[in-house]
Amino acid sequence: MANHLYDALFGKHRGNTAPFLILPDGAQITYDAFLRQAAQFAHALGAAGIACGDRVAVQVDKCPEMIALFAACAQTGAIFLPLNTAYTAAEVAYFVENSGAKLFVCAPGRAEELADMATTCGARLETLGAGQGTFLALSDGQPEVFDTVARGPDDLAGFLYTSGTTGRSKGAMLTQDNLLSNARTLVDHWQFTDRDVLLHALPIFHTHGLFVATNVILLAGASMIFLPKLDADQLIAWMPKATSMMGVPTFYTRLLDDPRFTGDLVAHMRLFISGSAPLLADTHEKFEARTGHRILERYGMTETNMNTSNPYDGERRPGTVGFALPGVDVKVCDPETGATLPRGDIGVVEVRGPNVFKGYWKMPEKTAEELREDGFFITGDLGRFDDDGYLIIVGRNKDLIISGGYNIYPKEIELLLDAAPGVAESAVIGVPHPDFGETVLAVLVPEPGQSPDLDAIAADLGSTLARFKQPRKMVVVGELPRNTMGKVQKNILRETYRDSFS
Ligand code: MLC
Ligand code: AMP
Repeated sequence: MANHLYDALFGKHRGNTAPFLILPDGAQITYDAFLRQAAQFAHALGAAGIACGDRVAVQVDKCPEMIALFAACAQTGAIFLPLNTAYTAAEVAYFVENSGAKLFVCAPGRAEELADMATTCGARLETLGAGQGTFLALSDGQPEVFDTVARGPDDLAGFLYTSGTTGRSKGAMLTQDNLLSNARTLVDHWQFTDRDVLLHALPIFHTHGLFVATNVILLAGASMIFLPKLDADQLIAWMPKATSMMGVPTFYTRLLDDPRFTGDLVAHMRLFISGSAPLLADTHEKFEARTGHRILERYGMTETNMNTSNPYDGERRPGTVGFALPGVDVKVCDPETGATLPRGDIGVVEVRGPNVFKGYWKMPEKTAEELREDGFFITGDLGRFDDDGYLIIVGRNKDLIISGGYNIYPKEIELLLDAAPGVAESAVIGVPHPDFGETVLAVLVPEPGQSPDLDAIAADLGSTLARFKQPRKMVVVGELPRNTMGKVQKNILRETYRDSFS
């Protein structure tokens, strides 16, 4: 039966003996072997009581099996909901509960810690890792073919949770066509073919590593060198076998910090792509000076997949994210009225196209606030077009920190800090960081006569918040700067503490 996403990304590769994944030990997984396992996983989903439309929450370390589970969800019509492996049990509980996931698949090493949470949320618990886990055991001996469930372009394929300014995460509902249309555009725009070998060291629980990198490779029938995480030694060792790489800016700054990363090492490479956070023009220029390659920067987000890209052929302009991708409308608007601004003016970036999500799960009011009736999504990013129409992201209209490509919403941390013993109030800001681009700094105001125990507060946050969200520094002040309306002036704090990590 026809299944819009599965057929295009996966089904067509049946019998294809070309490598899909190249593992760190050099072993290869062919497309055909991968699909046989994915079909077994589709049967295992049925055996676990999962039907079309059910949510499957997955917090699994990066491994081929996790992509096979994504394929199995597409084939059965289940909704794939990947979760950052850094999330604590408290954070995961919210996602499982909010999504109503019927199945929660976690890493074998965390089953004991997460079992009660799954039971409380009414989700069945299975485990999965490279070559291990109860879900793998459930799939063992299942048929290697599966009758694909019919699904159309508008059917939901994935949920990705994105934090919000109120501190509550929202489940972005992505359809089969949101994912497929964008992957098609990117393959075409970035000229991926089955001869490409992508160096893949990104996590696969976010848009970048999964819906951009992996889907592009699947659609093109190309291969990926599938590395567990960013490790400069591994990147440098595998670079000679690759044609292309996608990374967040930290990938590029770390490579540039390594004297083994030379022009000779990458002379054969076809393409370097950066996104998820601003790539400093300085990094772009240093990279070109070292290698002769101009990094192609593009701009996207969880709710929209990719919106703009610098050109493949033509000038890749540092400090810009290029032009709207084919089929995507991008405009810069007045934040108050929504009116389109004249070229050159700074305003909120709005985007529309087949890539834009269907709304936030069970949050119609949030959806209505951000997704206009005419289909434009209000990104919350501030931008302007330059004289030649290149889009420049100049800042954010939303209170958001991006650290090493991970989004962190200050509100979530402030709520915890405000409730800490001895703390009257807090403000959490992003400050420049040489490795992560930005990092988290917390400014605390004590209750009168109190001096908060910063070590105890840090320890408490450690048990609740993923490590990447935890403040790298906390400072205590007498009061927070406020404007005449009483609003905390975070711009002043950002200025005061901007050199904290330089
Ligand atoms: C890890 N740590 C971080 C961090 N990543 N802290 C802040 N920000 C981060 N991004 C912490 C760890 O908990 C640890 O803390 C210490 O830093 C070192 O950990 P590590 O595991 O060695 O870090 P490393 O593997 O080097 O990871 C850094 C990174 C990684 C930047 C390579 O975070 C990464 O791969 N980021 C990519 C994120 C991504 O894919 N974003 C796309 C979102 S989609 P300690 O104290 O215990 O040592 C999107 C849309 C779009 O944005 O447009 O693409
Ligand atoms: P996420 O919600 O994790 O998908 O993050 C999306 C956000 O990342 C966007 O709203 C932007 O603020 C930011 N972003 C993505 N790509 C770029 C880029 N190339 N330059 C600047 N910011 C970016």
